[in-house]
Amino acid sequence: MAYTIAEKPEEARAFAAETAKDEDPAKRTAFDEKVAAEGKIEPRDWMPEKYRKTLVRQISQHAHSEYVGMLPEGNWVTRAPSLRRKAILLSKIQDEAGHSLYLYSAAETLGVSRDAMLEALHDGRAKYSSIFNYPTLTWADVAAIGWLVDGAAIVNQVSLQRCSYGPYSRAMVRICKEESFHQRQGYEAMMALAQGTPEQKKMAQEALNRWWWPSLMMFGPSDKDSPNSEQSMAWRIKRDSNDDLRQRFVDMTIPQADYLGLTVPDPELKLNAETGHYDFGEIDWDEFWQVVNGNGICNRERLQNRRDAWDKGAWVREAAMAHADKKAARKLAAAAE
Ligand code: BYC
Repeated sequence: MAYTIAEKPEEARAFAAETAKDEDPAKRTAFDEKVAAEGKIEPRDWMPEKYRKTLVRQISQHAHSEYVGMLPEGNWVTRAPSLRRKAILLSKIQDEAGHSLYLYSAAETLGVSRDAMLEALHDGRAKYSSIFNYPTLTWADVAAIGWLVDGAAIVNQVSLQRCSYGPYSRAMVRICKEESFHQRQGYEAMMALAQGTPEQKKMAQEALNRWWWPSLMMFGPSDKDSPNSEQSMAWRIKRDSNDDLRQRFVDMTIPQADYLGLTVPDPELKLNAETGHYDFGEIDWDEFWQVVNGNGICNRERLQNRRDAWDKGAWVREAAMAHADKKAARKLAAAAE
């Protein structure tokens, strides 16, 4: 959160220097040894300041993604095609709210307040996943989000279960279980459309066309352009590189698209017999950075929505504080009697 993309190259150089002069060498050695031995770093353990900042940045952005991520699907709650679909969608969206709460709590263990994190989101300093700046035009988009977006999220988050920071890694375990249900329900909804009428199949194909490339972008810039990866992987915050996870997602998803009888919108997609992996076309990185930097189709709407929710919820926060104050005053009075 302390960084901006523009500052990044400088940050990356400053990073190594700052880390090297980090406080007590004995503490630093104990920290390094624990990380190397696959131990978990806990909130009260000593940690390099840059490690803490990196975690605050990543975990808070992850929390914001879950929080903003409720909006594209929330748009369809009143229009879900059946009671069953509506019940599933509602419960999925509630899960996303839960994920953001676990993640904000995990970030708070690093000494940052929830108010500060939300303020950074609302004033545009903090990032959230690029994927949530695309619109959900038809019901098939909701199915595609479950299948592809939650599918991509699982690939990324299964890897993060082995993160060296205990509270983040434990939050990931539960989140992955829920994401797994989310991906299944999305695939099942997509299957119903793909095996439905010609119009429904067309809707499914068009949604795949819209969501395929943005889903690949979720994994972040290519490794050579990822300023944070090297240090984050050395500290075992990230366990796999952006490109490796993206490849894993493509390899996993293409057979699923084939089974649905849908075509992934990439003429260069091809199974490479030598590597056993699918080769795929170049991502439109200009689009990616435009979206990350606030210029996607829905960026402004999403942020405005979150700011409005914060403002409309002011009376709830005030009432909760007044109630807590009253309770504390009563307790004090009872103790004085
Ligand atoms: N979108 O050096 P890099 C969900 C930024 S929600 C926006 O590779 P890093 C769901 C990056 O932050 C799941 N920004 O960074 C919810 C960095 O900027 P700063 C969301 C992106 O951190 C509701 C810069 O680009 N998952 O599942 O090493 C409904 C350079 O990148 C993106 C997570 O948040 C992006 N796509 O690696 C349905 C996973 N990519 O901060 C589903 C946790 C990169 O230096 N996060 N940037 O200014 C991660 O695993 C890592 O942070 C990333 C990026 C792989 C995303």
